[in-house]
Amino acid sequence: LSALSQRPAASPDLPPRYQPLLTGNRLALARAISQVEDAAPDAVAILRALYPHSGRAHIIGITGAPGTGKSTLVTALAQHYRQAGLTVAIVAVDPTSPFTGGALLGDRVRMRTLSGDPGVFVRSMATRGNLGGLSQSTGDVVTVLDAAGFERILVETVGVGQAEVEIVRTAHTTVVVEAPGLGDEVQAIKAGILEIADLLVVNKADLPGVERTVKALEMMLELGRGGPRTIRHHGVLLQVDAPLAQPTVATTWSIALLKTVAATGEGVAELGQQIEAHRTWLQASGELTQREQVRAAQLLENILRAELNRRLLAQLPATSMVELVEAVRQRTVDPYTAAHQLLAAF
Ligand SMILES: Nc1nc2c(ncn2[C@@H]2O[C@H](COP(=O)(O)OP(=O)(O)OP(=O)(O)O)[C@@H](O)[C@H]2O)c(=O)[nH]1
Ligand SMILES: [Mg+2]
Repeated sequence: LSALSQRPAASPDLPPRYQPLLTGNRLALARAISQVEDAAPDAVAILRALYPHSGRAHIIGITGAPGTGKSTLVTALAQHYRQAGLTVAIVAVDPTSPFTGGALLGDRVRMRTLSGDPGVFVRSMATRGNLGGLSQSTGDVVTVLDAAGFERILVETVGVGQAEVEIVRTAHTTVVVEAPGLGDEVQAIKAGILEIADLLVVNKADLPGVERTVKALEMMLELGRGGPRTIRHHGVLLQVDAPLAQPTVATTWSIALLKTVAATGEGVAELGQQIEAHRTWLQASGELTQREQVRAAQLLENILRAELNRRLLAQLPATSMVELVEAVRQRTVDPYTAAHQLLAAF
């Protein structure tokens, strides 16, 4: 496997029990991911040791409304990559149906080709509500898989809510999956998919109504063209508000619209090609560097915020905290004044 040769042989700072993940041991990898996902005691040591080995994978976000066929598409795409000799990790975030019990098991032919293949690793995450946030732990899990040498990482998320947008910002290429029917064209506009989509896929192209959906999306793309794409980042460490320069071939990316039948694999090779084209464009245009800057700033800010918060709360005098909470409840003090009183000691 090409990924195996890419893997670092050892990482001195990685706790010994996780070392085998660097040489393809799946149990060690699964354990490391569990630690990271649960923010367990070994998580920081693992991420510290592995971060320098990450940064080689191409990370692909696959998002869209429930039931549009994302898992089926991810499975087909993984198979496509395997045929091309690339290793693949799949992360399904908050799957509404268990990934391995749903589409994957339902499709026995594909399943046979993926299961038992050391070049494929599948992981489901049900993390919503965890401390540290969905996007944080997903990003950390992706870092572990990246360091473990997987060349393509597919992250499936449901919907296009704020949490998904956060995850998508950590991806290199974002694929938004639509399907015919359900008035999804209106839904798509509402959710502002143009902001996050690099590629738009109309899956279930074998179903009636597909042309109507394609037309609606084409119209939306036409309307959306011309405006510069901006990477938004509202943190304090990095103010990235740099619209891509003049609309030349090299500096802009036109969102591609594709049709697929994930169930049969139709159109999946073309999707794979478009993802590679986007990857090439990212590198050539300098956009990759820009996106990675945003990602680095986000990582750092999240860690800082959590750590500062922890330190601050640990140092606050417990009694005055309790008293102030009570005072705020009784409305004898407003929460702003209370917070300032507590912070006055620092
Ligand atoms: N007709 C048709 N059905 C499809 C196609 N792709 C997927 N399906 C079916 O659509 C249903 C949902 O597929 P999934 O892949 O689980 O969809 P999903 O978007 O991952 O669903 P959630 O993760 O629950 O949001 C399954 O019954 C699939 O077999 C397709 O191209 N054509
Ligand atoms: Mg799914």
